[in-house]
Amino acid sequence: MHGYNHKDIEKKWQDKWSADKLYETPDHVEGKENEFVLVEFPYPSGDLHVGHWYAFAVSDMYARFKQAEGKNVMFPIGFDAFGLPAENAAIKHGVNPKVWTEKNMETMHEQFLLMGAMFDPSRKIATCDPEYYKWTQYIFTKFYENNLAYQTTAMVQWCPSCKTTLANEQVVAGACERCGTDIEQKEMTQWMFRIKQYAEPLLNEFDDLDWPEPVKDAQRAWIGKSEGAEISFDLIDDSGEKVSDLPVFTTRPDTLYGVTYTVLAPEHGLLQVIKDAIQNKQDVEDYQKETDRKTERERLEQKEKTGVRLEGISAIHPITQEKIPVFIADYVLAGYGTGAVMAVPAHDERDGEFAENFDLPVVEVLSEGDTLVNSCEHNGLSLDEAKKVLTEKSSGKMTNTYRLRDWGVSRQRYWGCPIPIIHCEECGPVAVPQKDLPVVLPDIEDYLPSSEGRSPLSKATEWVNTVCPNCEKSAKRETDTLDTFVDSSWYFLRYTDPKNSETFADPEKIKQWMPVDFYSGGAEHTTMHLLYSRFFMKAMNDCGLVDMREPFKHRLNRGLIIGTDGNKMSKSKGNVINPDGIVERLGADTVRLYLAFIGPYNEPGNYPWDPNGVVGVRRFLERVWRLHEGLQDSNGEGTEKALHHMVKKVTEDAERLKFNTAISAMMTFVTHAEKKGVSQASYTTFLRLLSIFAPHISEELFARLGNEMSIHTVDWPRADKNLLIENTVVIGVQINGKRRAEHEFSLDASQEDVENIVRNNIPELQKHLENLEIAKIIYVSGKIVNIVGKNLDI
Ligand code: ANZ
Ligand code: ZN
Repeated sequence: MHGYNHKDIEKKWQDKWSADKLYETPDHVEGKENEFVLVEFPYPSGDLHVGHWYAFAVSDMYARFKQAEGKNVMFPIGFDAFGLPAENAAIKHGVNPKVWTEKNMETMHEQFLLMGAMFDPSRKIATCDPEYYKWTQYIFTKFYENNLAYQTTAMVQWCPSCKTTLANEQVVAGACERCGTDIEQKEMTQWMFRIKQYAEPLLNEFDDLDWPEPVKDAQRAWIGKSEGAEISFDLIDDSGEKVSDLPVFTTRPDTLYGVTYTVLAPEHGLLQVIKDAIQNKQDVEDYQKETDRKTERERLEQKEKTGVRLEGISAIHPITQEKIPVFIADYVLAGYGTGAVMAVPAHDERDGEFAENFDLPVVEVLSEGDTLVNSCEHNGLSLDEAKKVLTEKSSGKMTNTYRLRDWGVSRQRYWGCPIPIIHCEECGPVAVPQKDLPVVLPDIEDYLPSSEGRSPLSKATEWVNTVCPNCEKSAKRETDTLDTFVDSSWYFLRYTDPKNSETFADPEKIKQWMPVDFYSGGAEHTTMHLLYSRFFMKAMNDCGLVDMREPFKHRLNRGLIIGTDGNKMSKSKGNVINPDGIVERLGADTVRLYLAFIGPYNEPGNYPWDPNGVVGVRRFLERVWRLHEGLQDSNGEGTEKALHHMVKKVTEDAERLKFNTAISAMMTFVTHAEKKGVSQASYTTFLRLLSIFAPHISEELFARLGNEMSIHTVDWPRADKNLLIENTVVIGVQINGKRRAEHEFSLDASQEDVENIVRNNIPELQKHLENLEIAKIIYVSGKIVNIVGKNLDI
């Protein structure tokens, strides 16, 4: 017999599984429940790193476990294939982004095969495939028809390095999520999705989902609900004539008597309406230009509060009818609330700083005890009462405001899904009808994005010029492409029916598979992909496209594998582990087992890659191998019991994704079996457990024991309860304080178990109990039993 050589077995079994179509999942199997196990699909960067292995190979163990337990498991893989890096590579190396992407997908596909995962080969998708993005476009047109997509001209987040606009979620601490460059504001015409309209459903509809609370909390914080009131101030000109209303959003209507001025965001639309009454127009314009140059972050963080008073305009306090000044100031943001505030310098820090700079009156309206003062007949009211009363009195209304803003989906980049809109001078923007989809991304020579924000597609004149689907006059295509997060907001639906050419997925198949049972992904997607996908399901539901509103039942945010130096692995730090080399040297099974062993998969954390640990795991597999060369006719002392303990532990741990402790249980068993001996039957049971972690070696050893079927189709073993009695103690049993017997109890025994045993199973006690009327049985766990009762003899 040969020793363990992974090179002889891994490729062999991968080919066999593939030839046998072992992992092709039917949509329905009689008597089995479907289980959809999903890992966020990768970007085709071209090289598979340890992070991919951690994501897919370890999730594969869960998928295999569910399958072993009798579920019909779908475990698909595809590529999130549009996006900036392909284009950047194209620009740098002069290759077509499509060619670059396809080549990378091929390489990565080969690398993924090395994992020995149960990926369903019949369900591969790539978002850059016209057969896929046809449906991305279709969904866009449905959103447009249902007024969930709209075009607007507004200040948006612009990355000067990527030369494209970004959604709010893609700006992290004031910088581009992709490249880290500081974001600028730019006025542009953009396509938006009305995600803001879904703020409440996004907050309310995930209570029952099995998601980590911190993930839910992060989404709640991102949506940022504020409860308050909208109160309107009249704006008048110098002659006392009303020129407009000024609605403000406040969380503190109770402080209304402390309002000493009002502020509009410098880019507030109302300024256009009242401009004739403004006497210092030049100052206003200069200040607006200054504001444009600042990032939102700068505006929020600057200590020094600046602004310009609008000469010729005053606001009327809605209760006191007093005239108060009106300012524009950049500490007020256009995109939040109504873009205007009632300023209460005594109780709002920002207003206080501003008032100090501009020498404005400060009126305290709250006493130490948080009741109203300086508020006329309302003095003495509590905050809560005051909120209600003063909102009513000022004819305001209770309302909510959200941080969440609509999702800007236009990207001025080439390698993305073309937005399926035709601009017609007569008809305006017209959605491309379904029969003309997909709008295929044309091949062009020059992918370079432009600093002016013109999409590279605008240079594809032939493609751009078309006719209006409505009136057939000549018209032009939209030249922006969609944010790649749009592509990934519905890809899980496509997995349920990847080849459908009639629709994005057959409703019947969606019903069979969705919602996703288990979704593993990175923490960075909490307020991007996870939020967008939830929005998509709700919006698609409202458009009548799906009949569900939440896509993912159970979410797992994975931990990170970090380099030996304790830093996050990155090329620039030179601490990246290349899994290919280790797989070549030690085998995929070793790498899989090591990654599962490194820490609890259900607890996000940083797990350092330890080269010694990898070697240790490899040695374990070598011991497993040697064990099969010395199998015995029957189990040695305690082996049967050890086996069942292991079965129980591995089953429970796999369910909870604690693969690390499951593996140590298997190690303990192997140590025992080496010492005491193990039978072929028990060894086979062990192999079945091992097979979800190390699918190749277990398949090989199973075959060597003479089995023809695949180990991956064998039923999952069950622990025999009778063999599970863990530890026992011998303790004394008393009757009315007098010791009458000794007995061996399981440490797990409950009060009820103990009562049963003492009443029925201890022979020496029987004669004493015959004449005893038992009042109670006191069991001090693991220490003593005392039966208390009345002796009927006496
Ligand atoms: C009066 C007031 C008195 C306020 C007071 C606060 C304290 P959150 O909780 O974050 O929702 N505000 C409203 N719209 C704004 C905008 N577009 N830009 C900047 N600030 C804005 O904050 C709500 C409060 O932030 C509102 O309540 C308003 O100031 C201000 F003692 O109104 B408040
Ligand atoms: Zn038209």
